[in-house]
Amino acid sequence: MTDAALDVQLTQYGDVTCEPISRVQQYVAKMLTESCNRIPHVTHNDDIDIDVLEGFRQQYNARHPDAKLTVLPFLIKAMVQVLDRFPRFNAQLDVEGKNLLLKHYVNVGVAVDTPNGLLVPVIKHCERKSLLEIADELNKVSSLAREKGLPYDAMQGGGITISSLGSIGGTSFTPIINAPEVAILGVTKTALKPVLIAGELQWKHYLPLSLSYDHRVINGAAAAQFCVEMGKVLGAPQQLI
Ligand code: CAO
Repeated sequence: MTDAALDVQLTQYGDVTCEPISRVQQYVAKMLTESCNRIPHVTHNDDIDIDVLEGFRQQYNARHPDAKLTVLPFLIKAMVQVLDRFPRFNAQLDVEGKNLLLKHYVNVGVAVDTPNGLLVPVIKHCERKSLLEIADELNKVSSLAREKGLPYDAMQGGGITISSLGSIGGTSFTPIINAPEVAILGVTKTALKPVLIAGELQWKHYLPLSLSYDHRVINGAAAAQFCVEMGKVLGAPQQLI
């Protein structure tokens, strides 16, 4: 702590500690601020029924304890299919903002919480990888991010990002788009909710999605359809594995 770094206005009210911000976090802060300032963000919230997926996943994990699949690789695999129908979510504007560059490959960034702050490794070519390969890569890259950090290259080339807070909690949030991408899918904790089916009350697992999108490129109807489509694809998880 240096005296110069301490705000005298604060210290007059009591003790204050000065904590340096890591270079990685300073860079992340700059990117987030630019993205917030430059992109007209809108966040669409939806809860999707993942009852079948939860049953399937729990059965799979019971039979393959070494694999221990979370919801995340299923989301990435489902996204590959949904992006095929909604290509504008896997695109970026050119420098002058006059053309939209549509990507014919699916590179998904995944926000990872590490002791050094937020890192976003990119799982490249998800369209060519199986769900189990994606799960394996996700485990390796998130462990590496937490233990040693990541090379710059490992965080480049993303087409869309997923930020999952599902293991922690929450019902929705507003993820900030990882520019120059045009969409980011936030995920919070799966919740059991009662639904009335044929006059009978049933409890189902719902996954909350918070999809932030660049309103210069994507309109609200497309965002709502994107989430509905994610629900449909995840409703048949056996075809993703
Ligand atoms: N609902 C309920 N439980 C969930 C869940 C959800 N949506 N998503 C994951 N879980 C559970 C998992 O099933 C797992 O349960 P068990 O311990 O019983 O097996 C547990 O939570 C831990 O999951 P995980 O975090 O290890 O794995 P993941 O694949 O879900 O996520 C990763 C991996 C790297 C994305 C995550 O660890 C992480 O770092 N998340 C934080 C990302 C973040 O900070 N985003 C905010 C960015 S903006 O500041």
